[in-house]
Amino acid sequence: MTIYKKVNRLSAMTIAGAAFAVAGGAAGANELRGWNIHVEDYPVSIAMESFASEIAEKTDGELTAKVYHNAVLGDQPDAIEQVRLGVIDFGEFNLGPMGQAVPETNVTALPFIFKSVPQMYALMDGEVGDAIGEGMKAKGIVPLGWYAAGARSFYNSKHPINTPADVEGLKVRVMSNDLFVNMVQAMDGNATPMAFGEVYQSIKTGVVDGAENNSPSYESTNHYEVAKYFSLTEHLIIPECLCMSLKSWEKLSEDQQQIVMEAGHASALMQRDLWAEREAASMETIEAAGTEVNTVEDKAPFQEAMGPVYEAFLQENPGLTDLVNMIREAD
Ligand code: GTR
Repeated sequence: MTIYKKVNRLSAMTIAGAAFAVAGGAAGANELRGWNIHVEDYPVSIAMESFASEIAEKTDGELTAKVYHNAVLGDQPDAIEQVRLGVIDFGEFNLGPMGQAVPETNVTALPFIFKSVPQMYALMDGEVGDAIGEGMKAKGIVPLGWYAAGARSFYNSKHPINTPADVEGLKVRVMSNDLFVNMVQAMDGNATPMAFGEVYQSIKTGVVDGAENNSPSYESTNHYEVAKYFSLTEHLIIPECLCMSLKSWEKLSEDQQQIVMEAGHASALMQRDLWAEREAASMETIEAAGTEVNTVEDKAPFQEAMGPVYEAFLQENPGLTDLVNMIREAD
């Protein structure tokens, strides 16, 4: 059993303590601890390491940061809570699972809300990103930079998906957020929220038939070995965020805050470049391994199937209607 699986079983508080032990007690009072779900050579991980180095360099070692990769500090929803509490100082999160804590981020997790990945970057770098960032700050999370995560598509071990009817009856792992359960149910599939680290084994043993993700995550987790049909539905374009605990942020001097913010922005730009390279490399890897990749010629039926997901969301969150419309009406 990997360390990561063992740690996954621990409670969030124990995990925080374990992380101190991992650091061997050597962490100085000014060492920030950062959560990351991905393997070390992933674009997110490389950019986070660069963020950490830049902080140490620009503060002459007064403030340092250590990144804990592979979710050793816990699952994503727990880690988000730990950041809000200031137990973990920073992390790189997908805005999907963050929706349980920060309603505004749910807007970015609505299926097909962004028209393309470049449109998502442009909107997140402007007013839409500012509005979402305000919502995050109100819940104790300070965004430092919007990271890329491409578009998510369905994959499974049974058959290619070309129409919503192909999702019917499939057992699909989703990230922890009711929106994703509703999304799969709208196509008559069976959605199972589950930790990222458990998906490989669950597909392998048939607990689920598949999941949905971008190609770098499908490749880096080896999910392509157990779910060989990768169908380019591109139904979710969800930004990710390098962000800091407001509690940790408030302990920094103004100079340090500026250094951390600049390092966060710089790391996001770096990550977006690395992301483009990794997407291409991942597609090559999975195709060489015999994955059956299919493009989806007509996405309109998938978009139409999402009508009830939007209706339910807006009914529950009338206050977010303007933000939803701002994105939907953008070019
Ligand atoms: C990845 C994302 C992770 C995590 C994962 C998942 O694309 O970068 O933060 O959300 O998907 O599906 O759980």
